[in-house]
Amino acid sequence: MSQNVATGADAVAAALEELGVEIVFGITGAGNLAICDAIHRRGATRLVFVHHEQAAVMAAQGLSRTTGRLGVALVTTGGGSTNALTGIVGANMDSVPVLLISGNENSIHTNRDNELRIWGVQGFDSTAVFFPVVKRAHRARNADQLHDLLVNSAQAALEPRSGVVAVDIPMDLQRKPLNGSLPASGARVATGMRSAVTDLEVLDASIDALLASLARSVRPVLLLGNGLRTGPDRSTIREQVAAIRIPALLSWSGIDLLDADHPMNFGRSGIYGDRFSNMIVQNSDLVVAIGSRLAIPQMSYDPADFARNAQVYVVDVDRQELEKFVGDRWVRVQADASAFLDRLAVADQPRDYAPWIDRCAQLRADFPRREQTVEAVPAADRDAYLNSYDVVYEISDQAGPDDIFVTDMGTGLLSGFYGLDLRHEQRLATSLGLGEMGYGLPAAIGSQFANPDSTVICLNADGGMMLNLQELQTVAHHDLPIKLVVFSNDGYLMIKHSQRNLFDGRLVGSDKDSGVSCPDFAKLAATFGFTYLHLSETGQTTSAVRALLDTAGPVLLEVVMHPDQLFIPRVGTIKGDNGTLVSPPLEDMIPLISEAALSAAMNGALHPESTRIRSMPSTLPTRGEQR
Ligand SMILES: Cc1ncc(C[n+]2csc(CCOP(=O)(O)OP(=O)(O)O)c2C)c(N)n1
Ligand SMILES: [Mg+2]
Repeated sequence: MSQNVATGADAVAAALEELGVEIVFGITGAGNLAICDAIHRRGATRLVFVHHEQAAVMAAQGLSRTTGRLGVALVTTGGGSTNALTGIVGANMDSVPVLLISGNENSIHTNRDNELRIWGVQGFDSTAVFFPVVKRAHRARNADQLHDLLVNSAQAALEPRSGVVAVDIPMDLQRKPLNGSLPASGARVATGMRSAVTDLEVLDASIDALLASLARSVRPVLLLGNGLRTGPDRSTIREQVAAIRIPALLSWSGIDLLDADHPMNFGRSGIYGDRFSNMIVQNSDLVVAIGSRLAIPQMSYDPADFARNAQVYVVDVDRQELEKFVGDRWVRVQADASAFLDRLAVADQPRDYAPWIDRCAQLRADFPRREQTVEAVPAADRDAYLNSYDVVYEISDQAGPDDIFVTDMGTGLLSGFYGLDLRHEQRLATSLGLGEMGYGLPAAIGSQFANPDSTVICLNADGGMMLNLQELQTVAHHDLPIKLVVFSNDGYLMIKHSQRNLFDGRLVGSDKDSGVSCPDFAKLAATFGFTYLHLSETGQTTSAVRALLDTAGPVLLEVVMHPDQLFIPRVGTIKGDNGTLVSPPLEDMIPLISEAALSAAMNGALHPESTRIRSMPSTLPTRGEQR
């Protein structure tokens, strides 16, 4: 094809340049070849090819989550577009700004423009499929508008509440000569995340109201979430929170906002959070949640029980999120999280909470994070089997100050988000809303491309590795120095636990004997050119982690752990006598501590359910009990 005349595809490539997009992740196909060719010809944007479209979107997410910039994925028509779905649903749920560009059949041949089930080759109405699960989904109609459509779509993806914008571009428009010339490449459009313009009157009034609530409060806590990432960098947030001098808890998606040793960092509350943090939030009389949607893993299933004696301010830029919270004790503030924190940091605090801060520090000292996981492995097995939490603690202790952690689901997620103490520039991220197995490896790839000088450590597990296993070749192709940890536990440990707890221990599709097996990871490592390291002995953890971090190039460390290890502490669902499920309150985590200790931690305000579950015969492990 002659390239003297600029086409729609050139307009797409030019828009990406203008947006400062440096890397596009994708896979070629007839439906996007013209765009690939234009990007390649112009040479300003790097095309990184992966082996599954869902991985392309996950890699784009990895780039975005670790840089705050727009992630871009390019897929073709048909299966290329359907495969992208998992990636975009997850990105949108977690407010990750992603631009998905899909090619399609010629306009007339797709079932957006005709009534046929299928006419053209592979094409379908992807816009209709994506529409309900993204922020915006556009179908291009006019080659001359492509440039503006892409620039505007990128802006929309980045604007609060950030998310996914999908742009579908039929082949005929990609090849069509433009009527005019390409827009002269002007000043670059900013592609970082940005704060929302907040109604200043609302902001001032809500800060005044909060200050009045703070004047009455004796046990306030902040709960900080992902929404704060649109604002200033983390060092500013850290200074602001230090100035506010109220104990702060971090949501899972805001987990690295404060350093581990920040004076106001009091851990992570939630179903799989810190025992002491849950006690802190459940003791508090005023919670100020800023930029957190207060997801169920954060609050547990009963919103009435979350901080049950507190007034709860919820500061969110998304009005619909606020509408979840019904009732007098919720104060809904529609505002940009950073703007709110900014104002709060400069306001005169009505009182000093030193006694409460001391009490929080005491709870943390009484229930230290690392001591809570000892019983994850039965006492009799502790010498013979590794505990994944101990491996994570070791990784945490040895990691560098700007290392990036990406996890998959299962053990990688639960041990990683519990056990990593994060500091300095370190990041920890995964797909929290969708929770899809297979996210870890491609997201680590995107993170490594975006941060070539950082060490990227991917915490994965044997089951999750099998989804997107093909991306090992992307790592090999680019010789990415990713440090991949695979926790081996004979299949799906999380599922085994659910089946033991809820289905009388009948295992179906969760381990080798029940229908699921995993491959030989040493052979796999060899096939894909990874250095293979093996850890199965408790005494070898320090040296194995050292080797993982010191070995150049791609490394796969297989950690053979206890195949029935518990994920504790956690807020468990307990099966009652008549089969009904009982959820203990957030502060009462498995393994249960004694009623006296819990009562002391709660200042005598024991939840009636805590007394009840202690009298129930259940399969629930209590502290010190063997399973
Ligand atoms: C795409 C997808 N399919 C199924 C599930 C359901 N699921 C959640 S955890 C899990 C098992 C995970 O096994 P593995 O990755 O080995 O982690 P483990 O729990 O064994 O540590 C499954 C099947 C899921 N989260 N995502
Ligand atoms: Mg497993």
